[in-house]
Amino acid sequence: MPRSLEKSRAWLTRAEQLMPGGVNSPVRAFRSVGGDPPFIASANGAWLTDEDGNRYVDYVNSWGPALLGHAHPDVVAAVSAAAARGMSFGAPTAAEVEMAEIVRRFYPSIEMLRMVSSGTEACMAAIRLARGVTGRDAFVKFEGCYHGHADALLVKAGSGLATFGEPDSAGVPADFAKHTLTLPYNDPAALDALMASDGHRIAAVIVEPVAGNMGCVIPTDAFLKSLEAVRQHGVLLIFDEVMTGWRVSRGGAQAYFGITPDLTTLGKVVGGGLPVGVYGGKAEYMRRISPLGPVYQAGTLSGNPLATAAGLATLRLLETPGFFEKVEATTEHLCRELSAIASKAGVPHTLPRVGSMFTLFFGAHAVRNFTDAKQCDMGRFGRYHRSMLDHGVYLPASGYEACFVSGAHGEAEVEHTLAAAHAALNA
Ligand code: KE4
Repeated sequence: MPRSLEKSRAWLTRAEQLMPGGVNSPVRAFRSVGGDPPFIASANGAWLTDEDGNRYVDYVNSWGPALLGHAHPDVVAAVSAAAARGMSFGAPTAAEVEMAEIVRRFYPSIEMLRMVSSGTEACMAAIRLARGVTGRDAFVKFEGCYHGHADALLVKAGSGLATFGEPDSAGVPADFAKHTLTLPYNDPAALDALMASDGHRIAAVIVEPVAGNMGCVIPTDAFLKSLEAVRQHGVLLIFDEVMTGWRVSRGGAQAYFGITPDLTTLGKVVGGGLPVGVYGGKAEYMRRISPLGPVYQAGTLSGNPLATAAGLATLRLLETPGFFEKVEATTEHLCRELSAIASKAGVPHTLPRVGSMFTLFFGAHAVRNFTDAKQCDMGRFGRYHRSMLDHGVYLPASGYEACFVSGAHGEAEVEHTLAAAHAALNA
C-alpha cells in the first residue's frame, strides 16, 4: 500500500529553503538512495512514526544511539527530572563522576576520560592528545573509515601510501591534510611497511576496530595484530569506538577482540541519544590534558546535565544481565533469515554481522575494504531501500552504513522485517 508522504514533502519544501538539502546532516537527505526522506514525528521502542502517520521498524537507531529502543521510560524520566533541575551549569556535577565511573566499568582501558558533545570532538581531541604526547605530527587513518568531520580527518589517500593525504572536502587546506596518512583497511603489510619507514614520525593510528562507515567490515586477525604492533614505534593506537561501543559487545570491539588500545573514543550509545562524546585511555596520557597539562580541549556543554542523565540512565540499563545476549540473538536470527531470503531470491550478497550491527552488501564478493565495498551494487541497494520503506522498514539511507538492532526489536519486528525483505528482494 503506497505510503502518503504529503506532510513530509511539505516540510521538506520548507526545510530546503533554510538548511542545505533540508537536513542537518547530509546522509539524512536520501541523496544516495533516491526518494524523499520521511520527516519523523515520534519514535517508541523499535518503531518510528512519520508526519503522515506511516510507521516503520527502525534499523538506523539514530545511527547507533538507540540501543535500548526509542523513548525508554526510564531514560525519559531521568532526562525530564534533570531538566527540572536546570539545563546546564558549566560547573562540575556529581552525575559526571557517576557517568565516568560507569564508562570505566565497561571499558577498563579507559583509566581517565573527558566528555565532549560529539564523536567528532572526541576523535579530534584524541588525535591532538596523541600529537601532544608524542611530539609527532603525522597520523594514520584507513580508507572507508570515518572519524567525524574535523579538517584533518576529511582526507583521502594521497598518490602513494606514505605520501601526504589530500583533502576529501572543499574548504580543507592541503596543509591541514598533509599530516594525515591513509592506508587500505585490512592490509597488514601496508601498515607494517609504513611503520617501518615512517613510524618514527607518526603520532597515532586511528581505526574503526570493526568498520561501519563503509558498511560493516570485520578486521582480519592479521590486521588486528598489525594494529597492536604499531606501539613498537612509539605510535599510539586509538580505537574509534563511537559506533562499535556497546554494539560489537558490551565492552565494544576492544573486549570482543581482547585488544587494549592506548586511547578510545566513544559516542552515540554513551549519550543515549543526547549529545555525548568521550575520549580517554591511559592516565599518563590523559594527564597531559588541560588544566593538568599542555594539550588544550574544552566545551561549554561538555558533561551537560541532561546529556549525562540520558547517558547514565542508558548505561545503567545496559548493565542489566542478559541484555546483550538477547539483542545479539535477535540480530543473528534476523541476519540468518535475511540471507536465506536473499539466496532463495537469487540475489548475490554478503551479510557481515558483529553483535547488533550488520550490513547487507549486494555483491557475491567478500567485502574486506573500501574498494570491495565500492564494487557492490549500490543501485540495487537504492531500490531495496525504497521498497523496504514502502513495506514499513526504515534502513540507513546509504549502502555504506551499518544497520542496528535495539533491545526493543522482538519477534514481531523481525517477522515484519522478513516479510518486507521477501517482497523487496523478489521484486
Ligand atoms: P558524530 O560527530 O557524528 O557524533 O560522530 C562522528 C563519528 C565518529 N566515529 C565513527 C566511527 C562514526 O561512525 C561517527 C559518525 N557516524 C555517522 C554515520 N555512520 C553519523 C551519521 C551522520 O553523520 O549523520
